Amino acid sequence: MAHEIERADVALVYPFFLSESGRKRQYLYPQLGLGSIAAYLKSQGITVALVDGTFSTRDAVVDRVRRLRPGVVGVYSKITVAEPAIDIARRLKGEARLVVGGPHATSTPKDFLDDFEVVVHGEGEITMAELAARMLNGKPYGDVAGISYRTGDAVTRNPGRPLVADLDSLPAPDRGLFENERYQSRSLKEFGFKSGSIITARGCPYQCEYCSKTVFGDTYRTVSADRVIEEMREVTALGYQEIWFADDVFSLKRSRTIDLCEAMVRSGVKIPWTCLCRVDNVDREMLLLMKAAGCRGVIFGIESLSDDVLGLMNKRFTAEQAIRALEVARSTGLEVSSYFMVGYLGDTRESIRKTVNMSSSLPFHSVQYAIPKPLAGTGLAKRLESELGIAKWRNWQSTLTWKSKFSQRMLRVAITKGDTQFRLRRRLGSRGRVITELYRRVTDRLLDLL
Ligand code: B12
Ligand code: SF4
Repeated sequence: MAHEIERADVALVYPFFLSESGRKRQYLYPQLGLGSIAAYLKSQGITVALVDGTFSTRDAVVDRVRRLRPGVVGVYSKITVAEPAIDIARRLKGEARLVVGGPHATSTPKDFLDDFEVVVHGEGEITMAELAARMLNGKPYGDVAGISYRTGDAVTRNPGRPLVADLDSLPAPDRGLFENERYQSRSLKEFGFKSGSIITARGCPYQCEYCSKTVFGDTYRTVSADRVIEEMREVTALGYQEIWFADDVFSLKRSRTIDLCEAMVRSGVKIPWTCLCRVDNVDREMLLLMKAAGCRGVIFGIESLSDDVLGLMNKRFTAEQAIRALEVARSTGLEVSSYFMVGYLGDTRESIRKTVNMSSSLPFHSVQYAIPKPLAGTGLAKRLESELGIAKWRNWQSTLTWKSKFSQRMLRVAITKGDTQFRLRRRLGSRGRVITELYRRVTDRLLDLL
């Protein structure tokens, strides 16, 4: 059980509810951004409770917050939890000062300022500590950097706060505030092992068109190797059996990847891990060292196997490079997985078919297909507006929120087709070639009809 306190100055809320989520199988991890803010607030002498909705309900979360009688409530937002974030704020209105942060509120602050008093932009630890201290002491906060707030009809956006230069100066996320046992038993049940997560870097200098980078921006900052190893030990001690390094691109800087992996080997810390890599910054030597340091598998965000679509996405690599990276990584014995999108703005029936058919026939350990989301502030959202003249998405929760030339049904079929072909190939191998081929042809035809 997470350590429960009776009263808190600040309650931090993660408004994600597994019971409301449409997806059957999904990885669940403690929200480390809130864990990090909690640790920082504590270091500043502020008492904090973390109210995680994941295994709970909206009513229970609101009740728990009320019982804590906090002066300030801080709520996380990303696109998929914007609606519950706002709903919780409406229910708590007048009972505490309401603050929201996270990637979605950072990109569309005005959408939150009817229900929240303040939006915290970007990296939240220091801003939230300053803001909460002012609010708890009844002092004005108009000069706090990195916030937006409403005065009457006007919205004031203060100058941004510089990013934290030395990530080691922040305490590690407070993992003791999460219900680790529930995360573990769920992960064990769904995936066969208890997977925990660590963030070892913030920011990414690439400019993929669909990616929302409003929180950490383009600069790449890393946590020291010693600190990563300390967190690996902590996660292991909490009972997790595997670690997912949830960095945007773990292998972004070769020299730091090598230093970190060498430090892991030296430390003797022994826990398998996985991470995200780009296909254009891995090589055999580095991957072998990663494997020696405990890496079980790498995940690429290849997204499309059509060079035209990769160009539109601004991925800055080709399908050929992606396939070569898959071969190199597999040759080291690592499991290689990848994410793909279907129905990107600029995708054609032909490019969707190509991505789905090729990806499901390549020797990946696993593949995941998704329909792109036009996240506010991204190049994709802007291109959508200029090409299709759509300024407002129908629904934050929905997956494909613009009237693309493909129906939702067609895209769902494309995803099922990829998943099924992949599974048929893995389960039946060459024995099932005829069945797989037959399935491919029938569903190719079906895609044309939908
Ligand atoms: C881990 C992760 C996941 C995990 C979730 C784990 C979890 N519980 O958080 C999984 C794999 C489940 C996941 C799924 C999805 N994710 Co995700 N995920 C991430 C990832 C890679 C890291 C999150 C993290 O821990 N960051 C590190 C911490 C330190 O940062 P942070 O969480 O942003 O918090 C900081 C600030 O935002 C701010 N802050 C946050 N909350 C609050 C609250 C207050 C009050 C304040 C003051 C400040 C504040 O301060 C924090 C500390 O500095 C981010 C990318 C990224 N680089 O952050 C994407 C990201 C958050 N995901 C994203 C998306 C789109 C998704 C999916 C919708 C993808 C999909 N197509 O299915 C799904 C949604 C599923 C769902 N259930 O809701 C987007 C969100 C964009 C947006 N504008 O909303 C991101 C930003 C990726 C991207 N670049 O596009 N994801
Ligand atoms: S998708 Fe990955 S590589 Fe591309 S900009 Fe986003 S974080 Fe960077």
